[in-house]
Amino acid sequence: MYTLYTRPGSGGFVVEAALAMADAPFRQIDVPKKDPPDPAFLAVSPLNQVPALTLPDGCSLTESAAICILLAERHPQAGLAPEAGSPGRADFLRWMAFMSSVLYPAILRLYYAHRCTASADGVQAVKEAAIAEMDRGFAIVDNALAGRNWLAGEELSLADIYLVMLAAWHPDTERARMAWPNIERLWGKLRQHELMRKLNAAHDMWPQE
Ligand SMILES: N[C@@H](CCC(=O)N[C@@H](CS)C(=O)NCC(=O)O)C(=O)O
Repeated sequence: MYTLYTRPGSGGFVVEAALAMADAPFRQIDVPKKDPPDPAFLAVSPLNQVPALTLPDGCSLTESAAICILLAERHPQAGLAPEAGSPGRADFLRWMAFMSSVLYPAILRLYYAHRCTASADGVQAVKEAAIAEMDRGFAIVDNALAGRNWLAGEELSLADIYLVMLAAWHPDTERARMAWPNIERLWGKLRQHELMRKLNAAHDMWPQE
C-alpha cells in the first residue's frame, strides 16, 4: 500500500487525484505545518514539504511532478498520462516539468516571500516579483492550451489537474480566470468533474459550485 503525506490545500491534491483515479489503496497522513519539523517526517521529506509518497516497497519520494509521473507509469490502466511513445507524451513531460519548476516555485516565493530576502523591507518586492513570474508562466500555459481540450494528448491527464491546482493558488483568482481564458475553460470542466469536486470538498482549493 502507498502512504501519502499531505495536508489540505497542498500539492497533495494532485497526488490524491492520481491515487484515486488509479484506484490504488493508500494510507493518508496529514502533516501539520510544524516548527521545528517532525524528525520522522524529515527522513521522508528533507525539506519538510508535502506531498511525499512512500511506495509499497518502502521507498519514499518527494516532488509532486516526479510522484505524478511515477504513478502514471505504475498504473498504466488508469490513463493518468499519455503513454511513453504516444504523441502527447512530450507535452506531458514538458508541462509537468514547466509547472513544477517555473510555476510552483513562483507560487512558493509569494507565500514564503520571507525566505527569499534577508531584509524585512524586501518582502513586498519579492511578492510582487513572484506574482509577475507566476503571471508570465500562466500566460505561457494558457497560450499552449489555445484550441486544445487538454494540455497533453487527447484526454484528461494529471497535467490538467496539476494546472488547475496551481491556478487555484493564484492570489487573485478572479483576475486569473479573466486573464487566461483557456485555463479557465479547462478549470471550468474540472470544477464539474466528480472526483475533483470530491477532492475539492476536502482541500477547499476553489469555491464549490
Ligand atoms: N518542489 C515541491 C514543492 C512542495 C511544496 O512546496 N509543498 C508545500 C505545500 S503546497 C509545502 O509543504 N511547504 C512547506 C514549506 O516549504 O515549508 C513539489 O513539487 O512537490
